Amino acid sequence: MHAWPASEVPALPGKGRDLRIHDTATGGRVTLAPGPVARIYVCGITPYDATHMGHAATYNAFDLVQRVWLDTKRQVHYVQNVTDVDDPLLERAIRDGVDWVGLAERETALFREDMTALRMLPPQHYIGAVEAIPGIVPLVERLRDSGAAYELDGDIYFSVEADPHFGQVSNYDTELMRHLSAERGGDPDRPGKKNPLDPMLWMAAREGEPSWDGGSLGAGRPGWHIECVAIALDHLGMGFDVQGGGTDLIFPHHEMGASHAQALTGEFPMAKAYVHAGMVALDGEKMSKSKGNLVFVSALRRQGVDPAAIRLSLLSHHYRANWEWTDQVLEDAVERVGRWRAAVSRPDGPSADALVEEIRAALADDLDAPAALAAVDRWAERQHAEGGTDESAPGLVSRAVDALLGVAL
Ligand code: 5CA
Ligand code: ZN
Repeated sequence: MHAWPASEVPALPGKGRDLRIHDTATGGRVTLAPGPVARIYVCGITPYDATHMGHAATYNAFDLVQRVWLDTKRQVHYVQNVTDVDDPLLERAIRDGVDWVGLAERETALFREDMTALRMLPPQHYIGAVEAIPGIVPLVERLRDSGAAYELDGDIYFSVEADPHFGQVSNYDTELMRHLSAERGGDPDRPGKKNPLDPMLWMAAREGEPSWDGGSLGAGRPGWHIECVAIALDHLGMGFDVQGGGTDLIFPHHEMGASHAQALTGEFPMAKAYVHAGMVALDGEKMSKSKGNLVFVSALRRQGVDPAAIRLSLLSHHYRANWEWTDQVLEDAVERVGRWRAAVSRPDGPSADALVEEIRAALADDLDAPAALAAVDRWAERQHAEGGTDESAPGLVSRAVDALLGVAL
C-alpha cells in the first residue's frame, strides 16, 4: 500500500540526544542506542471508522520517537500495518450493508489525509494484512511443523508454551490475561484448546466470509497477531528498536506477537523496547470505535480547526498519561498556537539556543512533550514581554518546533 507524503524535517544546529524511554517489558526506562538506522514498528489502524483523537495521540507519540532519532542524524526505518481484514471490520461492513473492501479503502484513505494534515511522518513500508497473507502462510506452516502450533477443527492455534519468554511483555498474571483475551478478540473459553490463552494463527474459511488460499493450511484468513509479526519480521527483522501502540495492545496483541516471533526465530527479544501510549477518553470512557464516543480528526478539520492546534492538543499531554478530550483542551491549543505564531513572526527576539536544548532534553526524557511546550511558552512570553535582538531566533524557534514537535508555525 502507499503511505502518505512526508513533511520536511528541518535540520537543527547542535547535537540531538539519545532517547530514554519507558519499556513496558522491563517496567523501567531504557536508553535506546540504535545503529545508524533505527527500526520501529507501530501497529496501524483497523480501518472501519475514522481516525479519532485516541489514535492520533498514539501516532503522535511514535512520531516524536522518530523526530528524536532524526535529530541525532540517524535514519529511521518505520513500518506500519493496516488491519484491513479482521472481525470488527467485517462486522461493521455487514451492519452498514457495505462492501468490506470498500470500507477499508475509504477509511484508510481518510487516515492518510489525517496523518498528512497532522504532519505525522509516514512509514517507509505501509502494509495491509491482505497483502501480507502470502508471507503469513509459510510462517504459520513453520510454527505448526515445529510443534509450536496445532489444529483445532481446521483452525490453527499458537501454543503459548512454545515460547519460554511468554508473559514477559505484559508481565500480567494468568487471570488478567484470560480476562483481556476474552475482551480483545481471543477465545479462551473455546473447548479443545491446549491453553485457554492460545491465540488463533489461521482461521479456516467461514461461510459468507472472505478467505484466501493457505497452502497446506487450507483456505482461510490470518489471525491478528501473526499479521503484525509477519510484516515486522519481513521488513525489520528481529531485535528492532521499538514496538509501539496504545496500552490496549500490551495484551494480548504485543505479548502474542513477541511470542510468535521468538518461537519462529529462537531469538529474544523481538523488540528492544515495547512502548505504549495511554488511552484518550471522552466523557469518562476510553474513546473507541466499538463504543462510538468519538471525536474525529477529520471532523475537526472539516470544521476548520487548524491541524497545528490539533497536534498541540495531543502534545499538551504526556504520551503515557490517560487523559480526557474536552473542548477546553482544543481551545487552549488554539490559543497557544496563536501566541507562538505571533512570537515567531517578529524580525528578532531573545536567543533561542537554550530553548532548542530544552526541547531536546524534554523529549529525550521519555518524550516529555508537555515540558517541551512549557519551554516554548517561556520563550514566547519573553518575546512578548521584552523582545530581543537575535535576528536568527524566530526562525530557529519555528524550525525547532517543526523538526522536533511536528508543528508548523
Ligand atoms: N489494527 C490494530 C493494531 S494491529 C488496532 O489496534 N487498530 S485500532 O484502530 O483499534 O487502533 C490503532 C491504534 O490506536 C492502536 O495502537 C491503539 O492502541 C490506539 N488506540 C485506540 N484507541 C485509543 C484511545 N482511545 N486512546 C489512545 N490510543 C488508542
Ligand atoms: Zn498490530
